[in-house]
Amino acid sequence: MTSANTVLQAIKPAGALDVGRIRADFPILNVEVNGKPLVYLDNAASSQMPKQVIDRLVRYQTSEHANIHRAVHALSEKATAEYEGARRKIRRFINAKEEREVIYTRGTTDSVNLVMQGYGRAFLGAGDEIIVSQLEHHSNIVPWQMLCEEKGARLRVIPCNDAGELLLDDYARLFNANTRFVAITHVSNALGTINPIKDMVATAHRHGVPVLVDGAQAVPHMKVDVQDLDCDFYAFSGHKMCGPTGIGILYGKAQLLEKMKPFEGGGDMILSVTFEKTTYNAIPHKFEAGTPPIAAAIGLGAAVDYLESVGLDRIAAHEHDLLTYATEAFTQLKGVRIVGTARNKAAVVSFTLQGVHPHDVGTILNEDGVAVRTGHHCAQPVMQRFGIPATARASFYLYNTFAEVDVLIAGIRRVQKIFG
Ligand code: C6P
Repeated sequence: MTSANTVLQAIKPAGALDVGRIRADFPILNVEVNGKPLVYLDNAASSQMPKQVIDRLVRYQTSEHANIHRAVHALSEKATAEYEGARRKIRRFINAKEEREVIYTRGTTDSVNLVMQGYGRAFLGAGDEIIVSQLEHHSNIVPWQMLCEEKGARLRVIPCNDAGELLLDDYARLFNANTRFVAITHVSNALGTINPIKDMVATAHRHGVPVLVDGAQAVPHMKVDVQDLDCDFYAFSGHKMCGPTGIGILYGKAQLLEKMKPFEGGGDMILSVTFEKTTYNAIPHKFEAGTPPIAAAIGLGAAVDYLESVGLDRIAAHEHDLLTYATEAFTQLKGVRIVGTARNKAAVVSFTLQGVHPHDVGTILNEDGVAVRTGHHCAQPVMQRFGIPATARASFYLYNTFAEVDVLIAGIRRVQKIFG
């Protein structure tokens, strides 16, 4: 193990990530669990925040907090400027054409529900078809099922092969005169498969069908350019990209957002209200009713600054090295099955151990200070496809090291020893 580690370190190109320096930015990595240094490998569920983001939240709460868009006093103007400033950073980060195409939400789940409510309920009807994939997180299945139930529409599902790659010929064949919407994930949280989203969007557009992309597992780890993808909607969460919980983004093309009805009514989303009639605010405010999570939005802006300062390309390269190293180490273990072996794969290793329930794997690894997620990963159809109830999942991020992979592998050997 150490020799592979040494080789990988030795061949690192100049400009590679200085993981030691990065780790110093994340105070939580100094925490001990069960008397052992924390090995945090549950980044697909939620990543940790660097002190640059934590400090930004503290500064906001300590000296800048007020409600936004509502008053002319200094603090309100400051908070408004910072909130809108963060939106500008996020626009640039995903290369949206305009700031008004960037809507703050509570997270990916909220973003998908907004599109279902605002677009789906307005433009889909009985007999219409919505294409999703077998790799979706429940967040990108259940809202569409709710819509189908309400409208008499129907879900069509893109199958995947044994590696967890979507079958693109089958996808192309799913389109017919009734197809009205496509909702697909960019990266599978359960398997790590990176889908060829740009091509899949182009296929849908050839049929005149709009596409929502669930980018929860993509935006934190790779450069995403929504104009290049040409997707109609793109959803992601702050807490998986070094930002706070309670904040996420829905990107939408302006001409679609303008046609959509607001999802929630209340303050800030209106231009005028009388008992006879309400006129709605312009986008994006039309979709941001009530006092938003101001601190979290500003924190997300700081997370974007942080990721850009490190460099998405360098993060992706480091994660790729970790995945290669971990996959090689896993294949040396007997009785281990890696679930999800796509050629184009994010730094996620989902696995099962012969004769051991994944929850037992997670519990024993926790004794060693190792945090992995176990269960169905809110992707039960993926588990059904592979004929298993659950997996254990290690998911890596910019601050993880090769030595941490070694601790994980040693932990798995210990599990195997305990279970004979
Ligand atoms: N996946 C995981 O452990 P929220 O909870 O709204 O921030 O994100 C939901 C979501 C949507 N799509 C994908 C692809 C996701 O991975 C997630 C969140 C976490 O895999 C928690 S279930």
